Amino acid sequence: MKSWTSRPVPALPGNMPAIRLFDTAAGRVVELEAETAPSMYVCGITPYDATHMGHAASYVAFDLLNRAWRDAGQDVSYVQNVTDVDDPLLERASATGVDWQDLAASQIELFHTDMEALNVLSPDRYVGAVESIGLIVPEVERLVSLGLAYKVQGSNGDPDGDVYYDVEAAGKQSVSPEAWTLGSISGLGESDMLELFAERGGDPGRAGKRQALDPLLWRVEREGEPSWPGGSLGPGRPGWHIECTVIAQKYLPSPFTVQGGGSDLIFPHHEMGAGHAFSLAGVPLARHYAHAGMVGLDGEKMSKSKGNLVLVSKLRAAGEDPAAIRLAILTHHYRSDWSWTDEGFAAAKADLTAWRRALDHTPAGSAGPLIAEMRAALAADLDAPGAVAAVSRWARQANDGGAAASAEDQALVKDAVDALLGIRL
Ligand code: 5CA
Ligand code: ZN
Repeated sequence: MKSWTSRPVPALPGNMPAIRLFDTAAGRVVELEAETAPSMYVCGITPYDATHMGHAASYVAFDLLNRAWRDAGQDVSYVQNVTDVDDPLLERASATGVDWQDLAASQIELFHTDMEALNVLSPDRYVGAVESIGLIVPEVERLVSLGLAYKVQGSNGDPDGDVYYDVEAAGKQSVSPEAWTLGSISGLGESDMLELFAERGGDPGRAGKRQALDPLLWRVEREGEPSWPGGSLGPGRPGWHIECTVIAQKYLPSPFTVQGGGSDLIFPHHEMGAGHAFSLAGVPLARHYAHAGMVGLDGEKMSKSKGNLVLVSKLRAAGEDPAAIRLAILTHHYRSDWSWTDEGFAAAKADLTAWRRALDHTPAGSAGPLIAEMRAALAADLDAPGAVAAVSRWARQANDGGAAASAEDQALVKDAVDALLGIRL
């Protein structure tokens, strides 16, 4: 599927120090390998509603990593999926009387314009679930033939044949230290897993499953639902976790460097996806798993299902500067949970105005130290608030001094704020 277009990233003199990142599976900050070609998979949207600030914040978070790697001279491979068929999309389409494909296409389009406006670098490959079904089916068949997946008997109106992943069998597959067992990524205990599984698309009570936590791999055809040929599985559509695993394994090295998403994807999505990958390839899916905090409004998680949304497209339509939206996001550390507020947005707009004004008074020799400070902050687990504070200190000094700008430093500061923070002054 076509991705969005991104603006070129200015090259800066000097270099980014070694990048450290909090790895959810390791439970601590780790130093990323100095690879020439790091690779990243960031879970994409389910396109049934417009991009809200929570989505935006998660893509901006991993955009910081992408930019940090590029600044370090590394050649990044970046893949993102789009879950263009899944229950929430089909439910919203039928509730609103819209064709599900039209709904998905319109929301994907809107997401792309939002990402462009927010200056989020585009992935090298933007891959839909639907266009990947031909790749997913043989992998699910392989899990069945390995004895790590099974078909259930129908009941309660469910037809025979939905295919589930056997988490217990998969967890016993290998004794290598890299092997996946349930909990490897999330570190959660069973009762937390059960609660989150039910909350986030799982079906712990489905009759016929071997374990409550076994996730769906293939859902056989139901009347009124779209379906695709499934070989020996029969016509149907894929489960959610296997979609990301197969797309990542197809287009990125095994293991790739970082899998990213919001913290609501830690369990079951990234846990199960990692299990599927190990079962299929005998190596981990990713070397590191990184998660962005949840963004709320008035203390509640912002979610399409709750309807408490601050939409990027609405703010843009109201004439707000997307660079100010991005700056408002960057004043929060990507791992913290935070709430969008009008005051926070007003402060970001004021900061951006001050930064732009300061450019005309850029002191000679001020760019080098500022770039070093920004890099040090970003290399330390993507501390964007630290980098933002450094720019604000520089801006105060420049505005207080009020002298004419040094042209060389002015150009460098402009490039650095663009390249590292994605904000165009
Ligand atoms: N299509 C799947 C991933 S394969 C999905 O979760 N789609 S989504 O549209 O629901 O979410 C897209 C991304 O936004 C995910 O990384 C999710 O974790 C993140 N996200 C959703 N809500 C929030 C929120 N309130 N705060 C921060 N991030 C969020
Ligand atoms: Zn995903």
